[in-house]
Amino acid sequence: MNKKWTMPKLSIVIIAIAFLWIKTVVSYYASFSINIENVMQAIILFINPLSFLLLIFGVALFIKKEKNRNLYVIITSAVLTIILFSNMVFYRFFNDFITLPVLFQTNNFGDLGGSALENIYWTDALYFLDIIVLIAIAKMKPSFVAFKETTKINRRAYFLVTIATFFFNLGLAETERPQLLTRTFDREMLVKNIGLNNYHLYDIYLQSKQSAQRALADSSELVDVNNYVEAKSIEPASDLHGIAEGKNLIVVKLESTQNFVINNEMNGEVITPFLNSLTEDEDTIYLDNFYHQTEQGKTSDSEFILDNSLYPLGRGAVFFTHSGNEYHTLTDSLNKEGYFTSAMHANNKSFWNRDIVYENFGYDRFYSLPDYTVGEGEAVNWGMKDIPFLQQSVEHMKEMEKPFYSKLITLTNHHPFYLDEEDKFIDEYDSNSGTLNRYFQTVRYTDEAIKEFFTSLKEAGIYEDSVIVMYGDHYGISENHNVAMSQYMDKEITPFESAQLQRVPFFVHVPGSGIGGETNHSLAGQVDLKPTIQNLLGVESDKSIQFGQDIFSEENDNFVILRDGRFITEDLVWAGETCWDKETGEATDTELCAPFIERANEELAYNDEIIYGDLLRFYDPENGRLLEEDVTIEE
Ligand code: GP9
Ligand code: MN
Repeated sequence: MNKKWTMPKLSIVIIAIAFLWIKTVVSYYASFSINIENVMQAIILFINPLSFLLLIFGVALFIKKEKNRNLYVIITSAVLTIILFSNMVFYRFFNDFITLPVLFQTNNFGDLGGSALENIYWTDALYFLDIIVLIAIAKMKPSFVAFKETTKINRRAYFLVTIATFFFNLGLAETERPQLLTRTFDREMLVKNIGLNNYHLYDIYLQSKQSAQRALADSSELVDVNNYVEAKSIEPASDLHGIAEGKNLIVVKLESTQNFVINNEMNGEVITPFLNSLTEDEDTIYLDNFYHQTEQGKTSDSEFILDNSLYPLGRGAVFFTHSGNEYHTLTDSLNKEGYFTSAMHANNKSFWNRDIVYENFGYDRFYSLPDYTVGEGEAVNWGMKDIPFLQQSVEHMKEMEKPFYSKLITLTNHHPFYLDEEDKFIDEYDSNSGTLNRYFQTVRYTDEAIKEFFTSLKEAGIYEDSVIVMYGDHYGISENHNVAMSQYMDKEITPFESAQLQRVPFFVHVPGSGIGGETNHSLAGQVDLKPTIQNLLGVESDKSIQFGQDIFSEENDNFVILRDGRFITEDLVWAGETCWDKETGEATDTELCAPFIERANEELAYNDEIIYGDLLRFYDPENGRLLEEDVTIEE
């Protein structure tokens, strides 16, 4: 009864973990503007520093001497605080987290200049307070702190808790953001879900894997690749060569826009009235057999394909995994022609690692969120609405040196396809899938935005001197909505139909050219964008390694490979490990597809060799020769 209650003694390890934990969570809110949308995200943010801290401080439990253990704890705390602090300062400049490649990109830090000190505040000293407290504890040994050698059993229990914490965190993150790691989303999203230090570990892992593959590659690997590419290189269409020479190039990437909405209705309502009018416009070529070739990198993959005429990767986003490779891009070729080149997208610049990649691809300027004014009611779903985005983009274009190339990325038609009431021009569909039901409305909204965009370009006096290319980046309706899709399409969605649903619209609009008038049924894919655009602009075709062909050339192979190995020929579709007759949509003899299967696999394998080995660094696109060793590949 009268036994005195004594406070259990604390270990310096626990104290250090608690300090850093609190400090990291505070920094998430105070220093990094991490956007929290719901309670679950707040919970994940709160627990995400823990697993790494338990692990790294757990090492101290193996240290037997008190003095050494204290030293380890203090040094570890200091190092982690410096990492946290460096990220904070970096974030104040770049609104982004540090990545390993960025650390070595000294030109990035050049931007900091002498003003670095201005971005360090005196209140930052508070972040180092706990280290002083830890030193004081180690020196003064206060009574509430005790040192005990850790037994084997206790250590085991400790690390079990550590592992459990890690998987608990990862599990919650995966439910909140499926395929978080394989899709290697935005860095902010990674930090938000797995914590700053785990994010750094993951970044180091990605980087070392990439460096190893790169280190093992040599220029001889290019010989086979180049032979293959040479064999499929064709003469571009001469009648269209240079028809848009010297004009501005405006590429609009239509978010999640599939081809099935074009010239189609939903419960009697037209879905894309403006785009439909272009399909019959005499200055517009519209393709209805154009396929997206993206994978997990979604939008960023479609951008990668546009600039390189290479395929993206089967796993992960090449924008993240191979952002530092040598590439010979569409943008480079336009820079050489004297174009002012830019990308425009009203989102965080680091989303999909765009800021880093665009610089590598040669874009002169990236107009991202801070370049736009998102007024009251001008944001919905993922961010700025397409109508004000496109309008303000035209304002930016007015200021550009001519000729310019601008790539614009729309956003409103993005899953989950939400709209404000005033932007709903048609009703929802009536299937069991809310996603599909709303999709028609957001597509209809983007169609309106494009119509207004054309008007703005005309008013700005830019239209006449420009060629406008538009294409859908990837599907908007995944196979999870097959029941609803089959209701809409009024047929069963077989693997054949699913493959056909990978078609996205493609438009080339050249004012006053008379190039169009009726739908063009040529078979093409996104890898064909680069050579096709270069031919229209009359850009001197270099010898850069690419898998695409000019869409309008008579010599075009009419063979489209999707990134997952499915393919489409003039008569056949290979999908779901089945060969389909295109005309009937029925399964047919696999033998018919066999030669194409081999070719598709070969092409994708060569592509991956290029990217994993960073092989283009051995290649001179000007003359098709290997660099370093003076060997002409064509021989
Ligand atoms: C984000 C936008 C959407 O900036 O491009 O990306 P997605 O999810 O379609 O890949
Ligand atoms: Mn997209």
